[in-house]
Amino acid sequence: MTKNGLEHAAIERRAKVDPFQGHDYYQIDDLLEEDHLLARDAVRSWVKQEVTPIIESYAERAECPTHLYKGLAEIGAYGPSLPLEYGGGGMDDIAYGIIMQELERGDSGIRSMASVQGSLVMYPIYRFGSEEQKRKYLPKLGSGEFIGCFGLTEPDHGSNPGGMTTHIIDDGDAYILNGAKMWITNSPVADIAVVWAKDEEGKIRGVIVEKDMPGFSAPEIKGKLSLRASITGELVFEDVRVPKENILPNVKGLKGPLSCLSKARYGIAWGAIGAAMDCYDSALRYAMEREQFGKPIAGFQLTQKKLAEMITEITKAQLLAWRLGTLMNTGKATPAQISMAKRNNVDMALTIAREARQIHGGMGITNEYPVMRHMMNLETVLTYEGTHDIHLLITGMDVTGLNAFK
Ligand code: TGC
Ligand code: FAD
Repeated sequence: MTKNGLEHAAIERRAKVDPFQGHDYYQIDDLLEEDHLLARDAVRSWVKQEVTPIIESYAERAECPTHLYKGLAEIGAYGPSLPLEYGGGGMDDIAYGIIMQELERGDSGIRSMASVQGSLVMYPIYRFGSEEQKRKYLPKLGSGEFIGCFGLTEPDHGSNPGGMTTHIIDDGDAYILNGAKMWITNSPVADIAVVWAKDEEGKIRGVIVEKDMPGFSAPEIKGKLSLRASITGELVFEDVRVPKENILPNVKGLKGPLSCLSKARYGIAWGAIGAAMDCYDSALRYAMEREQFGKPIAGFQLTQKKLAEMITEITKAQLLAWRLGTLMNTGKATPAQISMAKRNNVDMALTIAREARQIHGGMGITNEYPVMRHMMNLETVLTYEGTHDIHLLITGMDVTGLNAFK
């Protein structure tokens, strides 16, 4: 057999291997429980069937596939680690993470939908809500009958949510809510919004605003070149009367919204791995098939360097996410540890998307391959839930004890 023949035989052998097996380079599956593997496989096959065939065309049209919302509920994507009796999945945080990974393998916008619903809407109601609020909203959110959104960011207060100006004033049996929120995932289609606003003492409180409350509107933000298959909007409050029973009674201060973000950022640390895996798969397949100079481009050292670095970085990110998951499960994870994993893994995924795009050559900029869509999505993921630099400064503060924000 010639040198070329040997290379082709190697390619055929590789092509027979399930490409997903290649992701488990360090046998991390051995660290997972049966439930985690079952959840992962179920979500993976749902994504393959329901998301992958349609996502490019929805992204191209900048349309949100809202018909998937119910299906996401059926596969248990909303609040997987919240208790069953409140509409959650009754699983642990590793199961939650691995579900986010598989959703983001499909598209970051689909994972976003589940992150917001589970970690930013159901979780604050579960953790800080009254028993009546839990019974009223959580089962409907868990089943996808209600869609929720989370309003923290304002037009003039993004990285510094503590500076928010949205506020509530006591008015007998209700609070009067005024202000505006910006960049809110799902707001135009949401039935309820968990909104963070300052009370008359300047303390940040959470209120549940329902879509038909007079004075409340949620216009869509158009023109996004990233996360195009996810719907994003504003929240505008003009003298909205929010009944007092809609305030979250069990938290005051910025730690309320920030603890929800801890949960969602953790999910993103796993989710980004899914986007990276999809880019790596596509690049590996393309490199095996595409021939230049008489042989597959996978045979060139520079392509191998890219592929080898990709699987190395994916493996490191998997280990980071898994270990963080065990700390989450035992209640030991710190916000700074979560920041490190979110920042590292999203950056890793974005770097892999860019390298994968190069391996695809000109084809990489088309929507025949998922890489450019992931790359554009990951620009948002790098920014939301705390920007890349904000997470760096959180780590910096943790290791030095000096606060760069004040
Ligand atoms: P600081 O004084 O440091 O903290 C205020 C209080 O909060 C506590 N805390 C946390 N608690 C729980 N979890 C965390 N991660 C926490 N981080 C801080 C802290 O202990 C303190 O408690 P207490 O009892 O002493 O009052 O606050 P600061 O004003 O200096 O701000 C710190 C900073 C910059 C790190 C924070 O504001 C921040 O994280 N900024 C980034 C903003 C952000 O992440 N926004 C995300 C908006 S939501 C979103 O993007 C959803 S995208 C959804 C999708 O589609 O997936
Ligand atoms: P800014 O805070 O203005 O930051 C601009 C730049 O300045 C960044 O590079 C930042 O790192 C840097 N910077 C800021 N402060 C410092 C500092 N102290 N030191 C060094 N550099 C600094 N928010 C919600 O509440 N709910 C949602 O559902 C939601 N969904 C989103 C969906 C999308 C598609 C997008 C794009 C955003 C979403 N966000 C949401 C908002 C998101 O969390 C914010 O965009 C993010 O927190 C950054 O805020 P900003 O855009 O105002 O940027």
